[in-house]
Amino acid sequence: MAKIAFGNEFTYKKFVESGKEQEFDRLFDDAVNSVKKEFGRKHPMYIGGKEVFASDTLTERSPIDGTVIGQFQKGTREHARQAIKAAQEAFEEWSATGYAERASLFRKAADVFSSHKFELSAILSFENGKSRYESVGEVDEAIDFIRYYANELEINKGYLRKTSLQRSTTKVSAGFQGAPSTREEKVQIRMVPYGVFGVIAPFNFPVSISAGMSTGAMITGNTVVFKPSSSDSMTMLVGLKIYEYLKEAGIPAGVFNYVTGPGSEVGDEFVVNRDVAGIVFTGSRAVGTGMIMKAYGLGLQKTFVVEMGGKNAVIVSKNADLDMAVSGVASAAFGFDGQKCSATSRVYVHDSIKEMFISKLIDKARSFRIGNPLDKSVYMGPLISNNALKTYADAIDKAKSSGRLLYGGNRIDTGLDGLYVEPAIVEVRPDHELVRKELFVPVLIVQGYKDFDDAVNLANDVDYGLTAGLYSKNRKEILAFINHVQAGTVYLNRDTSATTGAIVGLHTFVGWKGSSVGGKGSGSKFYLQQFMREQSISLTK
Ligand code: UN1
Repeated sequence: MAKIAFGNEFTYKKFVESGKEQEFDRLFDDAVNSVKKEFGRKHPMYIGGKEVFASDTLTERSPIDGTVIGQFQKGTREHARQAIKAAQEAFEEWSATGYAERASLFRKAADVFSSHKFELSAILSFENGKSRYESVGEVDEAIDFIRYYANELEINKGYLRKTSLQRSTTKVSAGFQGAPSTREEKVQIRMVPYGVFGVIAPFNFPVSISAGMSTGAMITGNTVVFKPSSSDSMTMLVGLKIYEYLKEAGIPAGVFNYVTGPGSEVGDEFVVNRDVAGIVFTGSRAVGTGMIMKAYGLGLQKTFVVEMGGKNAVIVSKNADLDMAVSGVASAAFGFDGQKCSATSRVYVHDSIKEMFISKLIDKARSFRIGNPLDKSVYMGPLISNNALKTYADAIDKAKSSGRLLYGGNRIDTGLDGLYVEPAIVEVRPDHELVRKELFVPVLIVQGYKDFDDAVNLANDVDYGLTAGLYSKNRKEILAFINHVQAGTVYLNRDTSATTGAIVGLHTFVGWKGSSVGGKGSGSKFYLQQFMREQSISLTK
């Protein structure tokens, strides 16, 4: 089979570079107007290809202004069980489908996503409050994940290897390790899917991470029960679109089931149900480790592919390009209101430039427009939920009482019925609780340092290890950083963002330490292997 080269979608970049920025905006604005017309409808779940309704519904509202997006089903444990059964029934045929056919179905799926990209991006902005740039970038990321994984499956020929041992002229009377045989032994080593995967998606990347995790599971031959984020922070309409697009691409009924409902019912059923072979999850460390402990505590052997957040640090050395560092840190800490696992939450700045850095950072933070993210010029939209607002307010209180609030900290009245806050910059002691806890809101901790090695130690002194950044032109510091930093996704002198914005196929997005369990990243060479188990089949002729 001819190798198809992988290329990133890069929608915004392509429009702008071909002088069509206005066209980009028009397509997004038109999509905003057209998707609005669909809001308020009642949507079913899809189990085994059939519409299923629960006795209760969940009303999803936009965090921007409370607009009702739709009524979705409040699925229960029983619905999760039905979906697991449907996925189990679909498994045999789907897992027996050749890898090339699976890859080609997913390539089609990527094309379907691509043809609806502005519509999907517009819904995404309404659902979680992202700016148009973040939303289109995320939809691109989803398309990239699907195409990249299809490519990997083909490049690796479905991960099948054949080996053999030639016959020997020597015959032994009893076998032992390494014993020669007069017969030829042929061996096939294959990667076999596990069965049914529960996919539990986060609100912050409900298109790309959902599509990436689901594709990872399905393209390798597993079947899926997919639960979009359905409580507190809801993103069920993009979840439904993913279902519809996969169906349009020809993914057979039962291979991908869409079940909405609270994690305590639907997600928990994935954990306790024997017929769920694996769970792929992106979310908080508490939920991720909680699921693993519960499953193993019950004696259930499940595979977990999890990404569990971060407390990402950046070091700004005295040898940094200061303006680049300011801009990279501000984008990474405050883009999408810091609601990314990859967001910068701590920055260690050399004492000699600390005051200058803080003053420039405050200027940059002040320049970010806060408000309706559908407005082209807005950089920071609303927080996703009341819980997020509470986390923000608590962090600000703690910084005020046992540290210093350097900038921000207030809720903003935008005239919209949503939760809008200022970006906040705080300074606290290295042993302060805010230094270790993932917050997922736009609160950035700044601390000074004298010695570079101390800064690296401080950066590492948390349970997480997802992303990290360094701004320095000094070779020694760069080497010390890359040799000692405990993080999976590391950026040096990145102007667009200090720690966010990993690109499929270019970086790997991977957590170390408490940020993951497998140590393998998404959008990279080793992702798909996590959804299969090896089997060696030996045949002596
Ligand atoms: C996340 O927030 O869970 O690198 C993932 C990034 C994105 C992925 C973030 N590509 O910021």
